[in-house]
Formats: sequence, C-alpha cells, structure tokens
Amino acid sequence: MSEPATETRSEQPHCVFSTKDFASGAHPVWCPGCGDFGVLAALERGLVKLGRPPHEVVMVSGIGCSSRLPGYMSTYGFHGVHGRALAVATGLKLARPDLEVITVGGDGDGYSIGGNHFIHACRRNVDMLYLVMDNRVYGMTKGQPSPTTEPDWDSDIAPGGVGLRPFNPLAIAIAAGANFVARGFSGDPNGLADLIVEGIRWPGFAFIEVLSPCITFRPEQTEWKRKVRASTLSVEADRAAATALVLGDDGFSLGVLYRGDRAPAAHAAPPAASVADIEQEFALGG
Ligand SMILES: Cc1ncc(C[n+]2csc(CCOP(=O)(O)OP(=O)(O)O)c2C)c(N)n1
Ligand code: SF4
Repeated sequence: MSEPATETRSEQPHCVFSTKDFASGAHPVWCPGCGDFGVLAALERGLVKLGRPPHEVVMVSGIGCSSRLPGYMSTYGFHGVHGRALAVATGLKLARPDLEVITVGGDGDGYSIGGNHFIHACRRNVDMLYLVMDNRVYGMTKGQPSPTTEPDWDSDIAPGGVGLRPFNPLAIAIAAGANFVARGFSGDPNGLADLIVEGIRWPGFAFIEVLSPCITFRPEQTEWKRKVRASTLSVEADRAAATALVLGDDGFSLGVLYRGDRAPAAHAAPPAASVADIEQEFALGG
C-alpha cells in the first residue's frame, strides 16, 4: 500500500497533514465495495491538500449509509436528522465563518426529505461545500427508489419502476443559484479530491454530486466505471446555458460543470449582547 499523501497548502505553508490525521480510526460499517469508501478517501486527500487542521473542519450530515461518514473522520462532526443537514450547516457557517463547513449525505437525504433545504441552500449561497453520494436508491432502508432513480428500475416496492422523471440535482443547483457545481465518481478518489479542493476554495455554495454505487441494492452500478468520462461541457456558459447543457447530458460527465460569480451570503454579525445577557433574557420562571 502506498504512503498517505502529504501536501502543503500554499496559503498556510506551516500546515502539513497526512490522510491519517483526518481518519477517526472507527471502521466503516459500509458493505465491502460500497462507493462511499472512495468518497471518504477523497475527502481525506482533499483536506490534506487544503492544509487546514482537522479541528478547523466540521462535517455535517443527515441520515443514511452515506451520512455515517462524519463518524469516520477526526474532524468535528454533526450527525443530525434525516434531510436537515444543510439547515444545520448554514447556521453553523454563518455563526462561525472561520470554520470549514462540509455537508455530506445521500440522494434520499438531500433530494427527497431535504429537497427544500437543498434548493434554498443554493439560493442563499453561503460559502460552504455540499457533497452528495448519489446511488439512486435508499441504501440504509433497504432499497426503495429515490428521487434520482431511473423510471424503469424494477424493485419489490415499485414493480416495473416508479415511472417518474428523475430529479436532476446539478441542473436544479445551477438554476437555483449554487456558485460551483461539479460531478465526481467514487471510483476516482484523486479526481474527486481535486474537485473537493476547488469547490471549497470557490466562493459561495459549492455542490458536488458524486456517483457512488450501492453494490448491495444496485449491483448493476458497478458498470458506472465504464460509463463515466471527463466532461466536455463548456464551463464558460452562463447560468441559463449551463443549466440547459447539464439537462442535455447523460449524467456521466465528470468534472466542474459550472462556476458562477455570485457574491457569497454575508456572515452573521457578532451578537451585540453577551452570552450572560442572552441567558438572562431567556431565563424561565422567577
Ligand atoms: C424523518 C425520517 N424519515 C425516514 C427515515 C428513514 N430513513 C433513514 S435513512 C433513509 C434513506 C437514506 O437514503 P440515502 O439518503 O439515499 O442514503 P444511503 O443510505 O443510500 O446512503 C430513510 C428514508 C428517517 N430516519 N427519518
Ligand atoms: S447498503 Fe448500499 S449504500 Fe449502504 S453501505 Fe451497503 S452498498 Fe453502501
């Protein structure tokens, strides 16, 4: 096995970390071969390249196999409730802009129960990264179709398929105002690590959709490694044109698909009152 990568961040030449510094030591309970292992490796490599210490990074998630990821990293973490991760992350980043806030989760968590928060996080454009491990299925709850499931995917719960047009998260993100939009693949952790670094450095809300196979409930997704390819879509396109380009793509183009120039949302002003004042104001009884 090769040694973990180390790299110095140009802005912070004294910070040198290895991928081991970002690992919690807990063994992932994911099924052997789950794509989420590749995403975990990519996040660790990306954070090494970024050069920020683990205690300055917070991983926020909801519920699902993919949402277990913060527990496998040594950074701060918040494993919250289903579909609400972006609401937590938005508040955290506005209150503590000095922290690197990264939200992770699955397509069920982020596009179904969390769909409202996803759209409004794009619209708000707070300076943080959102990474979705999309396996087009609810893995943790044993294989129900998700918003990105193909209409004809046959399963016990939806015989013959759901028959619905899939949600297109990248086109929706661009149209709703996300400032950086990319697609990665769990089978290419180095390429994904580069996208993670670029997304974090780009001002505003960065969204990375990662094709991350569920080999247990969607074993046919092992074929994704033969379908993915580097994107040839223009990243110079404006928001409307970029949305149209992504809508016309087959969903297997990898790389940066959109870079916007919106100014990020302003951070919260520091509270005028002290913590003691606030505690007194909200004190019960008397
Ligand atoms: C409010 C609420 N509704 C439903 C559930 C059940 N539930 C847990 S995980 C999950 C879906 C997870 O799917 P996804 O986000 O795609 O993640 P994966 O497991 O595939 O990584 C659901 C429906 C829950 N925990 N809480
Ligand atoms: S059920 Fe699917 S998503 Fe969950 S750990 Fe297993 S392979 Fe990964």
